Amino acid sequence: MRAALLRDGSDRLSIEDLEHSELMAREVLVRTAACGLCHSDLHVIDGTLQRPRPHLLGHEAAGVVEALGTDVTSVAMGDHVVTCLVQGCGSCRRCLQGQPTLCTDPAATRRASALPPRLRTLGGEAVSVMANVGGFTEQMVLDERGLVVVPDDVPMDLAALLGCAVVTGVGAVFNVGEVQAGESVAVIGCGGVGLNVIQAARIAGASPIIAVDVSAAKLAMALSLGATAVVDASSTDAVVAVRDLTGGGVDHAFEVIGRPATAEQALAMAANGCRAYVVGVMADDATFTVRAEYTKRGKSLHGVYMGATLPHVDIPRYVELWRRGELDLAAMVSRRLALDEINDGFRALAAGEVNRAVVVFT
Ligand code: PAD
Ligand code: ZN
Repeated sequence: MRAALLRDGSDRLSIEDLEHSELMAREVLVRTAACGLCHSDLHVIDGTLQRPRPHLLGHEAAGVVEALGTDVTSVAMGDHVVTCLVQGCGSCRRCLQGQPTLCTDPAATRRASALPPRLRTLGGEAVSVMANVGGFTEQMVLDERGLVVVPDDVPMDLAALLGCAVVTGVGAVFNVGEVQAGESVAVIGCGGVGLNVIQAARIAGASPIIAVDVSAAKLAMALSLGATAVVDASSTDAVVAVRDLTGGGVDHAFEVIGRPATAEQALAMAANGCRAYVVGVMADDATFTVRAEYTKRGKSLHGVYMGATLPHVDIPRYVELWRRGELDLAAMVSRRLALDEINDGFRALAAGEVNRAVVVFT
């Protein structure tokens, strides 16, 4: 089974053969159809996020169920499935409160270290997998709790996006921001995730929706997906521009890049009594400054992990929004790649050339 592996000392993925160990009782073998390239994968490649290597990236995948462990009941052979980054244990306090993104035992759906690793190279090295998914390979093994069945008519390259970019971006607006019609929104960073924040803000009826990016192409795409105004942060002070456009700040300011400086901008753009959200991922020890003045002004800062999604509830809703033409998934895919073109896909993502690039398996 071919896979793109990240090895020690390299920032390029190498195409190698891997083998799975036998399925455990609740595991499912999925034939991968498509897997999107996300900036979180790039964070692992560039070392912002540290993961044991050799590492199999890819956490935004869709495929077809090909084999079932003995105790699997929630999916059937031939089902089309989307992978979930969120795989709560189902029994900790957070999971029972309906917040699996905050599960305190996320290892419950992973193989314990004493068990045979899920994946090995042909030379016998254990391979770790991104976010318990590992989608840049022809076949994936996942716990059944990490799969959501989708209707067969959703094209697989679009379905893959539901696994990360869509649940993260749309969930930030619906589940965390609870954005209401007529409220103002700013989105800093209009890539794969940020464009979904913009789409969700449009669906929620927000106005204005101000898109901030340094790329003219991204700003044009933001306008076509629902932004009502744009700010080019390469030539303008984005905070001043957003505050001017809104008479003092927005109701909701989303940071969707993963940089301390833009997180500070989001807080500065929020109006008095309003909220900034950090959706972008930074290194765990990164720091940024919160001006004490903001506490007097009643501003708040919200961390958003995976759009606080309940994948089995949200993904079917997002499929329905897509079916009604409200959520545009096709426009999100700017490039389709074969597995052995993956390094060029990551180059294009780092250069800001794509909304999403997706590896498509034949
Ligand atoms: P992307 O590379 O597709 O988009 C980033 C965008 O930011 C691009 O359009 C850039 O042009 C733009 N940009 C860069 N610098 C600036 C700047 N100074 N001012 C304004 N715009 C700028 O990335 P993505 O959408 O795949 O991911 C975005 C972040 O979200 C990234 O940090 C990723 O790790 C994170 C993420 N978080 C979660 C989560 O659960 N919190 C899930 C998925 C992705
Ligand atoms: Zn992602």
